[in-house]
Parts: sequence; C-alpha cells; structure tokens
Amino acid sequence: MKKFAAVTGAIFMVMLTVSVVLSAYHHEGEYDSQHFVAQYPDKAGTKLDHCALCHAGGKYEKKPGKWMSLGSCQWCHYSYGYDGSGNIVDTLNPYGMDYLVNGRNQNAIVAIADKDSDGDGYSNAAEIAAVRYPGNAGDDPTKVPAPSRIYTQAQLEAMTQHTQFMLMNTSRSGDFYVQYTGVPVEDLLKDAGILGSATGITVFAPDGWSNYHPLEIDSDSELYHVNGVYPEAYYRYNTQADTALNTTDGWCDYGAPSCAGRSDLDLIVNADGLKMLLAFKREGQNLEPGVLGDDNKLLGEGPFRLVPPQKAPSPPDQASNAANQDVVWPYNYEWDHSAGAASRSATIIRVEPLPEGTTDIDILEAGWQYVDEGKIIVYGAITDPNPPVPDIKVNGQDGPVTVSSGDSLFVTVGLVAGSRAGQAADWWVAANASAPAGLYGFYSYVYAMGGWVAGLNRCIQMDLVNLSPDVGVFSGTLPEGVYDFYFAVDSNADGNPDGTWLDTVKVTVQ
Ligand SMILES: [Ca+2]
Ligand SMILES: [Ca+2]
Ligand SMILES: [Ca+2]
Ligand SMILES: [Ca+2]
Repeated sequence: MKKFAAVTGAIFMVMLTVSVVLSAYHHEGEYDSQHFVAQYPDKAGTKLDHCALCHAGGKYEKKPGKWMSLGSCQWCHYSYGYDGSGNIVDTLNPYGMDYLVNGRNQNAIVAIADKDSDGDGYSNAAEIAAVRYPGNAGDDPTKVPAPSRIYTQAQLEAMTQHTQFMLMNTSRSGDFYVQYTGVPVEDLLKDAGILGSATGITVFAPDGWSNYHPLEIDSDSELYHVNGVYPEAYYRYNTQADTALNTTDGWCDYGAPSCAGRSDLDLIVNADGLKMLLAFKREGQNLEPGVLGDDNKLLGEGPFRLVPPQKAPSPPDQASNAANQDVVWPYNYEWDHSAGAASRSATIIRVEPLPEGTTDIDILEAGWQYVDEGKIIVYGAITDPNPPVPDIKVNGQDGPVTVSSGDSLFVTVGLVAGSRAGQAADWWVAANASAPAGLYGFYSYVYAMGGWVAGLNRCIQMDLVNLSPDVGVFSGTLPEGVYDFYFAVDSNADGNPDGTWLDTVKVTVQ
C-alpha cells in the first residue's frame, strides 16, 4: 500500500503533520469513524467508512475555466492545508455538520439517524442501510452504481498496441521527447462499450487530480480530444535546450533511446499517427508506478499514464519559472503544453455523462490500490453488462406471431430487473394497432384500471423488480390486422415514455 493510500475516515482530521501511517486505514489519532463503525459495525470497510461520510469533496479553478475536482481527502488537504490555516468546518458536508453539532460522539450518530441531513428525502439511517452517502444529496438509495469495467495491464497488453514518439511539453517541469506504448483511449472506450450518449471523459489520478477530455476535437486549445489523430510534428533539437549539454539553463531531455539518430527539423513519423494514448510503457519499459511524496506531490507516472499529444506542435520551450528566458525557445504561454493535461498514474476513467439513475461508483478515493495492482477502471456511459431485460410474449412466443381471426391471443410480460433492481421506474405495456376494423394507434394496459385504454398511458410507476413467472396482460381475440405489442421500462419515473429497455412482438391476425 502506498503512502497516503489510507487517508480516510475522519472528521477534524489532524493535518498539521501528515499523520498517515502505512498500514492504518484511518488517520492516525482519528476516532470519529470509530464512532460510526461502533454504531454501524456492518458498514466497516464500505464507502461510508471514509472521510467522505462527513467531508465534502470539491473543486477549484486551477486557471480560468479549468476546474480541478478533488475527492474529500484531497479537498481537505487543499482547502484546510497542512498548516491548518483553513477552517476545517468548511469541508464538512451536512451529515458531518449534524454529527458535529450533536456532540461528535457515538450518541451523535444515534441522535441524527432519523434526520435527512442532505435533504434528498431519505433519512440518514435509510441511506446508511443502503450504503449511500447521508451527506450527499446526489447519492440516494434509488441510484445504482454506473456500469464499470476494470482492466488489468495484461488485458490492455492483449489489445492492439500503439507506439508513438512525441514531445512532452510542460509549462515548468521540464520537457522531454519520449516513446510511449499503450492503447489508444478511443480503442479502450470502444472495448468498454462506450454509449452513443457519451460526450467526454474525466480521468482521475489517486491523488485526486483530474482532467476532462471531450471525445471530439474542441476549439478550446487546452481541451485535448479522445477520438482521432493529432497533427504531425517536427523533431526540434537545440544544444541550448539540451539538458545534457546545458546543465544550467537547459530545459529539454533528449536522453531517451528513441531520440537517437534524429536531427533538428526531422519529421516525426508515427505509424497510425499521434493519438491520445493510455500508455503503460516508456521506451519499451513498464512505467514507474506512482507514489505520493512527503510534499503531497505525485512521483512516478505509472502504471498507466494518459498522454495527449500537442494539438499545435511546437518546439520545447523554456520553463516558465526559469530565470534565463534569453534563449532560443523562451517560455511561450501561447504554445501547447499538453503534458500538463497528461494524467499520471491514471486509475479511473469516468465516461460522461453518467446514465440516468446511476451514481458514481465508489473508487474516487481508493485509487492507490489500483496503482499497486496495475488496474484501471472505466465507468459511466458504457454498456451495462446486466441491464433490465423486459420480455413480452404472445401465445408463448417471442417472434412474429400469425393467427387466424377468432384465435385466442395471450399476451404476457416478464422482467429481469438486473442492475436496476429496486429503482423507481415507469412501466409501459402497449400495442400499436393497424386493423381494417378501425382499430388504429396506441392502446395501453393500465394496471390501476385493470384493462386497456386508448392512447399511450403508463401501466404503473413502480420499482423495477423481477417479474417471474410472466404476468398476463391480454387474453382474447382481436379483429384482423397487425398489432405491435410493447413492454418497456424506463430509467426514470417521470411519467413520460422513454422506453429505455424495451421488447416487442408483432402479431398478425388474418
Ligand atoms: Ca438523506
Ligand atoms: Ca444522500
Ligand atoms: Ca516547455
Ligand atoms: Ca419515463
């Protein structure tokens, strides 16, 4: 376990020093989570047994228009500071605040159980029972974790590899040319079953840093796109820039083996072009896994680093904080410093936006384990491996059914609730008729009325449950014509027909 891996579980965390021990799960000397676990022993080790129970995460504007999202641990460290100069109360969420004002002990946990601290309509006790945050209104017992897929390095290595030689141009950390090998992020997302509704990704490192990338090219020069290729670039070499030759003022490391034999203004040729890459090898070697240093700075870049190439190729420029800017390529704010958007030790890729009715899976602050285990998780707008499956049958058949006029029809519906079990939903049982006898348009089975009515009407609003054995919704004869029967359930309970998950049978009566 990496240092800082287990910064968890505290209210009023003691952070005048970084009081984290390697093997401890909670802050050293921290006792608030013990009160919680004493009251709710079965919640030990869950996402509630954590800082985030009482402390909010947050985001801040790193530079104009560029926001950094931090988990609760990092948010406390950011807003409260290691020197304790901030006000720790400002980091409390509503549940943490109620805990504080009720005495900050186990009795306080009991006293606030029936409250709805975050005002989302569910009591703290109900949320805790469901392992949902009682201090976060965006999380409640109706939300289900978004679909997710975990990849190991071995799985990534089994995918089609991409190798590219590129400039990593930073604003102030020093520049370097490097050859990275990995999987194009576009390919990874396809493998994960990215949905057509997806618009971008947010990549998280376990120290809480995150970077957003749109799927398609964006006019914002600091937004690096996932799909497609980036422009070709020329190799730019200058002895003044070369840190090996200019040890005082140099700013670019040309020491990588992949630099050998290249000269200034050589076109850099990469088979299949430059891509946004989830890299796991540098110069053919596995990336050095990330660790958090004493100064709270991430060291190392592996096991996975997300590397966006430059959108606007440039030479390496001098560091912005270097004293000597009277050089061949002085720091230029306008140049493309894409290395600043390269997420080191990336462990989480959230595909935006989250599907309706889902919530963040609980790994935002558990990333160090993934660094140790060489894993990355992709979640959000990707295929649900276990979606609700509605099933409608006519006379026991799924496929097109043809019967003679006067023959009886039995329509039944069944449902496997899958990942959405227990979630409130609109249910729809309908038929679209085109019959010579004058039956045209939609008819619906409305549960409360125990029968069919004209128009498209909701059958019932009810939590998704397994419906087995199948339930009969129609029995009788129909005039000659064609009837499309539908059974659908929605990812919401708003009364509007969405048909998120749908099954249909075509019936011909002749
Ligand atoms: Ca609540
Ligand atoms: Ca809540
Ligand atoms: Ca630079
Ligand atoms: Ca709906």
